[in-house]
Amino acid sequence: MQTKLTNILQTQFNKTIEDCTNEELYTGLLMLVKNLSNDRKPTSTPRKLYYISAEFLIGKLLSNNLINLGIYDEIKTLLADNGKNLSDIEEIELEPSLGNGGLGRLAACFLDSIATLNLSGDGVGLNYHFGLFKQKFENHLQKEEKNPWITDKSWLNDTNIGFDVEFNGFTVHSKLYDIDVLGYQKGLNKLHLFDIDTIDETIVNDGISFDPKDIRKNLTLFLYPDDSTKEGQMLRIYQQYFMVSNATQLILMEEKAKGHDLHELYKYVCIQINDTHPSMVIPELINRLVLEGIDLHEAIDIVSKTCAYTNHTILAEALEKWHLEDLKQVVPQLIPTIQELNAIAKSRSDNKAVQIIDEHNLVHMAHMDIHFGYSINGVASLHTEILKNSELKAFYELYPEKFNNKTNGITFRRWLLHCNNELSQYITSLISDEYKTDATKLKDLLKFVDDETVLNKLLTIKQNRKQDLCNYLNKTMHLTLNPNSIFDIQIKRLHEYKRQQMNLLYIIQLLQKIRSGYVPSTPITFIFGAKAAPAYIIAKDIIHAILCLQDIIAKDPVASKYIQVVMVENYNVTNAEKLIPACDFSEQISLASKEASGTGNMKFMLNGAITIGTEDGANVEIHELVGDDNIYIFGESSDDVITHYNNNDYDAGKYYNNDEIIKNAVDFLISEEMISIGQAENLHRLHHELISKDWFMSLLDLKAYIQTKDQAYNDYEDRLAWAKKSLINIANAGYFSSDRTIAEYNHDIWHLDK
Ligand code: GPK
Repeated sequence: MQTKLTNILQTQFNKTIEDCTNEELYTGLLMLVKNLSNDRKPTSTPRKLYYISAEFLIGKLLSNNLINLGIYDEIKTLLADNGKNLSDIEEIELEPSLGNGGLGRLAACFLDSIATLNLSGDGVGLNYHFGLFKQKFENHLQKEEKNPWITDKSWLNDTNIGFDVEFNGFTVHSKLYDIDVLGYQKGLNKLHLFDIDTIDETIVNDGISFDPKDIRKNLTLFLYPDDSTKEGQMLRIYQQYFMVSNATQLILMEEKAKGHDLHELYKYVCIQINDTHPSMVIPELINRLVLEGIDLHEAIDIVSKTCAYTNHTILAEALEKWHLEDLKQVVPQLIPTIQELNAIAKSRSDNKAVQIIDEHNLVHMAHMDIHFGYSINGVASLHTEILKNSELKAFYELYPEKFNNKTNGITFRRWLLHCNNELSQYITSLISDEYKTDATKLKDLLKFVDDETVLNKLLTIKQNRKQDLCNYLNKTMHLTLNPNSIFDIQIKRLHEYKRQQMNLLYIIQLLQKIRSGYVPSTPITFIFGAKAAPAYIIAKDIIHAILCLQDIIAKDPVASKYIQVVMVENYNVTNAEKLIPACDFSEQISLASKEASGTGNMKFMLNGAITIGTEDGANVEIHELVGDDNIYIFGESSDDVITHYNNNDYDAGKYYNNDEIIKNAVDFLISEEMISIGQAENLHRLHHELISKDWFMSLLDLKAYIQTKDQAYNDYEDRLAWAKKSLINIANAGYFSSDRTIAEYNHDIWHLDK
């Protein structure tokens, strides 16, 4: 490797490693990785998967590619020998934030595992010029800024491939960029990102606002964080059609090149529809098969055997329904096909709950996927049960054989080997490195549960990561944290159902307790990281309240000795990689039934954090694996919550009025102290929301949450007992490897290797 790298640097810059700047070294390493991928054998299986997704939250790629090529340690040492630091070089790379959160990050983990299992499967998505907005805090408020990531030295490879995509009245010509996806030790696939070259980055005004009407200039300008306006919604339809039309044309081009008979497309191709964003691939593929001379009904049958759909939420806002009229305005060519699909669906069932086009002329994209796909899966066992028994009950009755569960997973290459190299090496020293390719082997760690040397070493490693995080936050955000405090972390998108506001209320009541004389045994640092959708008012109010509280506590001479609140700016994959390994307490406190799975919960567990959570999403499975003693579970069950919704009997005001602690905590939001620092309007709005609507029931579980957390902090004092819980969590995390998830997708749905 040394010769290869030095040769590249010599030809490019006429310099040695020692003389190069970090920018030059980054360029050199990028070229080295690209050369090595060219030498790798691409995957080849009898069938090929196309994973279509509006989001691929891939994060920085340099280190992960080095790991997957097996040269990470070598390069790190080589650089160090020449006075260079790989992590400084990593900082040169800009993060491609091509996703909002879990769904996008899952797609990225999946690509890693598909390649690692040596399965032929490419990702297909869009080459957004600006990723999810960059978050800034100003006056305790979130500000959004554009988030560029494309430079001339990037992982994108220009392919010279492009297709015509027809919209109502005009055609655009696409341009395909590919990113190599390297599996661990073997496997090479592609992530295909489509773009057009008429995009005009200069039309962005301040922040992230722009004129959404000129489609040619803005089609792939932004990852849409939100579509609160009509024009925003229309642009989303344009983006989605652009994505699936390109995907369809790419698939047909590749299939024809392989000489496959399109009548048997389903024998060679499988399309995974990641949430409803790519659902228009169904009518688009039907149309294009018809253009190839295939009869409409045969085309529908072929597509039905080719497409599979993953559902990621039961929240109505994410189950897309487009107005037929709006679709007609953008892609009139799909309308007759959608109407035909609607007619077929009607002929299969007259139940209104399963129709594609409803009485308001709304097209239910998920319904189309379920009728005309051969598989529908949820992303954790509880979530799939809820789909079958309530949300999609009528569909389950119609097509029981199509429903299946695929509990989410995470790639251990990024979320252990890379982000916590010391822990990973220590595990290797204890149980060999077999767990890197067979994560279930982590169970072997259980033989050390009572080994004090091992437990102490785990505590030391955790302390090292906490110190690393302190240094990182100090350097990048000028924050000073106490490395000897408990690190209690909630990082995820800001949403009321995830209940950051409940965590906030816990901290407020603790502050109030400290002010009346209580002294915690160990100081606690409450860390948040979250972006709120720019148009989601209450979510932004919650951020505002957290930032105000951060200030108030920091200025309180007594309370600041025991507690600190830190809201990390611009939470993204890059800083998740620093936060997760440093965590003692993983906050997974969504309202039961609402978090489909969660994947952060898995990353924390793998790095030895203990979960405090509700019986929701994959928390249920974590609980089953580690047992009652190694997780803190609280709150009402998903059945109870669903019953509250059905009976419409949850009354936040009752909880507020009947409990002093709850009332005092909630009222603190509009106290003199808060208002003098923050914005009265925002704080009053949040206060009012909590006591009058509280749609996601944060007051319902608050008392149980307080009790459980107090117990957990108490348990933390026994360091060895705590380390044991930590070890048990790590040992049982193997199930959550995305290699396992992908093996299941392949076994049950894709059958790529027949
Ligand atoms: C679900 F519907 C959606 C969505 O639009 N975006 C998104 O990130 C998440 N999700 C779920 O909220 C998580 O519970 C889940 O783990 C993740 O998707 C991956 O399945």
